Amino acid sequence: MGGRRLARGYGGKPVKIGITCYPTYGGSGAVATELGIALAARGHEVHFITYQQPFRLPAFLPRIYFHEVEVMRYPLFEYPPYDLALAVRMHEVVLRHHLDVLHVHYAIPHATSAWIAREMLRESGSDIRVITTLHGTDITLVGQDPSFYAITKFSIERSDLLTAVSQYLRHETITAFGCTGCTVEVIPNFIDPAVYDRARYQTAPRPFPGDPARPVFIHISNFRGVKRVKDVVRIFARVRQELASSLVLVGDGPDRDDAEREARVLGVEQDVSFLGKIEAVAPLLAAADIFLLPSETESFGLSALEALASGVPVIASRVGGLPEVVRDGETGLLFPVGDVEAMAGAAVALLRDRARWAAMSAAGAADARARFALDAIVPQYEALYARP
Ligand code: GMT
Repeated sequence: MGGRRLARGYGGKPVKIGITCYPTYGGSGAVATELGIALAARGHEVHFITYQQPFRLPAFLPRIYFHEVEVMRYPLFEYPPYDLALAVRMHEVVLRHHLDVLHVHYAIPHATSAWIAREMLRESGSDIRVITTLHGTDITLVGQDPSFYAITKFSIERSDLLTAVSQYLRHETITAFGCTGCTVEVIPNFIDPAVYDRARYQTAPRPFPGDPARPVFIHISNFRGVKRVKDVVRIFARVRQELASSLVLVGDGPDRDDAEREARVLGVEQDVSFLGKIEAVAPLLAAADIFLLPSETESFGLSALEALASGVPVIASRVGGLPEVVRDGETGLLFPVGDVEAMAGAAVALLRDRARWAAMSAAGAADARARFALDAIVPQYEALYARP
């Protein structure tokens, strides 16, 4: 993450913030970590309370601390109670470091653990404000499962403040959970324009093997079912029938084997590279031509935003919050879920019309900077922390 700009500074009183997120590969962990880094750069003190060092967090940065949550293993525990260990660690860190706010990302179980920690603090005469940022499947999928619904509703309603990363997710939250007595504020995800900058990497060696004249398709995800990674391969295989090109897939997850098999079945494996988990994706995006995100559902699509900021037109499903991120026809092209033919046809047409591709690339980079720049979004979180 080199080249991160130093913060403009924060006018108000610095805040001590505890951040809990899923630290492994995934959009909510990426957003939470980038937010923590940006907040620390603006003078706040940030304490990550997670089971592992967040994947986007460099080894050391001033005013950033990492508190590992350790869960005791015991033969009786078929399911070690991580939620409780997290609550205990939150309680301890709040007391020891005099935190002002616990900001949890992804409702389950983080908002529940924060509620428990706050109840424990109140017993001993202390208190803490709990802010929950909803990211996606915590509301649209997992949280609505009967085994989690009641606790998800309870935990989000007990949060002092709630944010969602898109208007779509806000609407889904209210529709699915009612959200009695609470308001859900929309604070979209953000990019650092200095990092996701196509021009910055143009003199760097090309990160992909093969013929540099060939267009490169890229997909980045955690390879879960909702991402429809097999569709990514199918779209590419269809494009390959008309256009010499390559496909690069970044990330890992449950559907990777299926996607690799699909590439072999469709006879395109020689043009498809599975790179696995890569922390710094900006140099890869800067060398790509089209980003594919044919998801089943997507509350925001952070990877699509990072692609747009890097001047990569996005071809994606018209679902969830994606239309709030990708301007259909201007910065990318949106299609019904599963419409592999239409997505492939649009990709071929766009790559054959280089003037249109260049206009879309420039429009994406400009729009990402105009609407989702770190300097505009992070103060919205600061305003929440400063609220009485
Ligand atoms: O909800 C998930 O599947 C996981 C979550 C994550 O941790 O990666 O992704 C969600 O949060 C991201 C960051 O806000 C959004 O960009 C993704 O669109 C969203 N995923 C889904 O809605 C499927």
